[in-house]
Amino acid sequence: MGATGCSVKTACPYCGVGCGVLATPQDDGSVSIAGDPDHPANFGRLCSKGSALGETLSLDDRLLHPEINGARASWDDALDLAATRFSETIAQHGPDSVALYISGQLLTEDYYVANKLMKGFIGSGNIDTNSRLCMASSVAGHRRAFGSDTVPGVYADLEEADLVVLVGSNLAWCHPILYQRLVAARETRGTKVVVIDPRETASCEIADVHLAIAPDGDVAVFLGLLAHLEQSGQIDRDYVEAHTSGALAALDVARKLSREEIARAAGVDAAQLVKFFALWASTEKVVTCYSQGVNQSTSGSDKVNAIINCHLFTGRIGRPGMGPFSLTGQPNAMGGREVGGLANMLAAHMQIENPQDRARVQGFWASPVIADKPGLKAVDMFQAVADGRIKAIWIICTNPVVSMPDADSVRAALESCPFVVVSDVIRETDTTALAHVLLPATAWGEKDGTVTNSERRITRQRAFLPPPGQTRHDWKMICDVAARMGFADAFAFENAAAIFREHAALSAHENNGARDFDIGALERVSDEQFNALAPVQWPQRKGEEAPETRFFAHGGFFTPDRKGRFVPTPLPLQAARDGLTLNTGRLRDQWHTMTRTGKTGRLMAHAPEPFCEMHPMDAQAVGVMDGGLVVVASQRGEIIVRAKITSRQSRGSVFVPMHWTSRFASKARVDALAMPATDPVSGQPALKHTPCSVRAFAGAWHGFAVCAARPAPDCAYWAVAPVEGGFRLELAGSEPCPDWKSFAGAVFGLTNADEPEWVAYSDRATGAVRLAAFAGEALVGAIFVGAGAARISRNFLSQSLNAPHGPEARVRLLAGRPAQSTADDGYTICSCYSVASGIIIREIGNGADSVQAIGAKLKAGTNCGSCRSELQRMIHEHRLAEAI
Ligand SMILES: Nc1nc2c(c(=O)[nH]1)N[C@H]1C(S)=C(S)[C@@H](COP(=O)(O)OP(=O)(O)OC[C@H]3O[C@@H](n4cnc5c(=O)[nH]c(N)nc54)[C@H](O)[C@@H]3O)O[C@H]1N2
Ligand SMILES: Nc1nc2c(c(=O)[nH]1)N[C@H]1C(S)=C(S)[C@@H](COP(=O)(O)OP(=O)(O)OC[C@H]3O[C@@H](n4cnc5c(=O)[nH]c(N)nc54)[C@H](O)[C@@H]3O)O[C@H]1N2
Ligand code: SF4
Ligand SMILES: [Mo]
Repeated sequence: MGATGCSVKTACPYCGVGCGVLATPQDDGSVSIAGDPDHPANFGRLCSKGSALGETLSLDDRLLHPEINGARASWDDALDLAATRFSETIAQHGPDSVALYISGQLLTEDYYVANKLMKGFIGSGNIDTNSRLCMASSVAGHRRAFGSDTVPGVYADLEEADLVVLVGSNLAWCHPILYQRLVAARETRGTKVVVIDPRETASCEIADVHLAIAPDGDVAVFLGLLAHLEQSGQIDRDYVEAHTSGALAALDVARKLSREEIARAAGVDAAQLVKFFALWASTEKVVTCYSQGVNQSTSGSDKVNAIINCHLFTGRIGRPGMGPFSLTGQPNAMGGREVGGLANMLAAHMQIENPQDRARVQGFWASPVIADKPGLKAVDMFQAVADGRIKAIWIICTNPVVSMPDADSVRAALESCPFVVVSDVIRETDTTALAHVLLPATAWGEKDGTVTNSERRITRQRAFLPPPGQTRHDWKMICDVAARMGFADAFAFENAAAIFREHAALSAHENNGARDFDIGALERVSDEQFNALAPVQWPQRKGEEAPETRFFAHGGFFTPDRKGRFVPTPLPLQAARDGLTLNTGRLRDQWHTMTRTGKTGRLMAHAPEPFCEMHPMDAQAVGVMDGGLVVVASQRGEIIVRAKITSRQSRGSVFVPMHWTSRFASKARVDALAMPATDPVSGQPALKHTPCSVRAFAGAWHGFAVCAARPAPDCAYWAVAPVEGGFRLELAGSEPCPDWKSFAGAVFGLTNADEPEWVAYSDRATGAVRLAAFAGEALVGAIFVGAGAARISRNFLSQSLNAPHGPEARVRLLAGRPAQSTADDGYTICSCYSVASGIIIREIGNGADSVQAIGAKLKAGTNCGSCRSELQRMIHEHRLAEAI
């Protein structure tokens, strides 16, 4: 743990880039955060989320002690109950009647013991993870092609490539530091960039070509590319003959399709496709990066193999600047795969279907049993909870009531489940609300262990804060339950280092080069060496001094004949759709279900409300106005969000961020709409392609409020975001409100005992009402309602929460804006320096015509750089507007 003033080297807990962080606890209890200049993922840089980590460490919302049925309990009682109920359920109904649902945000050591308990001691495969929603199609694609779940390349490949293709990846927002490395390389070597995504994302700012394909048009694009590569003679015959099998069968599928058929299935015009094909064919150093636009699809595994086929065909794999590159999402998606955390894998990249692998793992663990078949994958697992086959489930470090498809059914399944244990760091989430037993986990900054990033680099996460309250490490509580279930010896780990040593030893056990994942060189690290462990890339085989960190340049695949396999990828059947397709994904400054990033007003200011982006013509067709509220509906459910009309969105599809939960909005959990359709090979749900419709929400009134305490609104639409000193919220009702004062009192969380001073203004003609409540000079809350949008400054009102309110300030407050200004500053673009869109637009209007010029004037974009692509876009849009 870090003494005050001493920096601790650790890893960022957000995305799979896996940046190194220097955390320095300060005298005043705060922690200063900086990028670790020595870390080979980020060399000192951090993005907006990483830079704001210090603001997410407060204990405000933390779960600090165990609970049973909502009442505080001792650790002994909670663990006894968990172990007893699991053991009894297994005794009565067999090992497959229980399940663990865990997370790519656990440390490798947490993950290792969870998998060991389920597969080796309970003897069931029923352990799956949110990586099923994230990486499963990549895992399946890798295993089909390589015989192992191997990412062949390294980050430096993006810098050494002459062409980088981003397929279904919004790198600028989701892997910002890797994006910045690419931008820097492009500035020096002129790297060409192609983005393949139905929407024009922030990553398109650096794209030479943007293929705005139809949803799921990817297989068509890469089939077309394979055919083009063959026709233009771009085959690496030596490589294909020596190191691969199955090329003909894959080519056969591609050859049968005409260019027109390809273009139609891809949803882009043939000329644009050919431009892309020619660029790819003529550039040897090409890296094809892919992420959720590829994985989260009913054709996800085929998309992955269609991409890999093109790289195998040209031998462009495992050499500097070349290869397919699966960008992992979570900080430890890779570590989870290494320990075999998915239901269809075994530890250390061994295969559950393989009897020798099973015997090897069982022997190594000296375990009484070993799961002999794959367990239920996430969607099937929650289905089994719903229909009563699974009777006890332990959810660790994930929020499935928000993040699983058909999320209302997941909620209902957990409501009906006889026994639910949840381990989390936050007290109130949509999932903790359904737990019989709640176990408080240590959070980032308190935890200790390792994570592996997208380029197979293992980095230590180190503690720099003491565990607060009664929190316990995830690995420790899993071992505690295992011990109580009768497996004390196999789970008697003293610390994370001891688990890591066992994990490393298993990776090398009877390996001899037969398996890709091998970190045997680390199996004997002492506790001190583990503490000091510098970031290290695998493989790290025993006795190898300088291991090669790329795979497959010279073949050596992990299939039985050591050859890489081409996989034929037929065009997916595309259902005819009259309506819209609901696409979902991420925002620059939010992390998943907002339990941590939602704590900081600075990050929330980039997008304080849930929204739906749609094309102007789609909006016009259903009478939706920009900035109005809309109902987005699917077969499964409905949400209410703000409409954002933009031609960056393709016709026929709409985009809603995945982040909002019941904590932050009345009705914006987008996965309540998502269908549970899955990829037949990987079991990964198609979270980006749900048929949906959109209609305007007919509100009787609309409003805005600020308040000091967490608000408790009761109306059809609300969305809340923290600001300094309290909260801001947008509101709308479907019914007229009979009594605004009691409504406002309820929003502000006032009780009968509170007697604030009220100041009111109302306008009969327009129906506008403005109310503010004060305790002395402090503002308790202010609300502005009316039939339409009020001309108020949201930023001014949010800042009012920190200001004293004498008589004059009260009048000004009810006016809703500062004396000199009429315009609102808009939403935050640069979250490091809190620079709002309105201010930037003004500066562009005054002649700032480059990102640098804006930076020089306003500082915006000069720190973490995450907003630079948005600044660039604003300059473009200004130029366009001027040209018209
Ligand atoms: N800011 C931020 N960063 C994150 C995260 C976060 O929550 N916030 N989460 C992390 C995690 S766990 C993950 S998995 C990654 C995800 O990183 P990304 O995959 O880059 O992010 P998404 O926004 O989910 O989706 C990427 C793109 O896929 C596109 N898409 C949709 N359908 C299709 C299709 O059929 N074909 C193609 N080619 N594209 C399509 C979407 O329009 C979207 O722009 O981000 C990681 N980084
Ligand atoms: N529609 C739609 N849905 C999606 C996606 C999408 O693109 N579109 N993406 C999918 C993907 S790729 C992913 S990865 C998932 C992510 O979805 P989730 O995993 O459900 O999202 P998180 O908010 O990251 O949930 C992590 C939970 O663990 C808690 N936590 C944080 N640290 C710790 C810890 O150290 N220990 C414990 N025990 N708990 C901790 C947090 O408070 C939070 O409640 O969402 C998936 N769902
Ligand atoms: S890119 Fe940002 S979120 Fe991802 S690891 Fe680095 S600092 Fe963290
Ligand atoms: Mo993910």
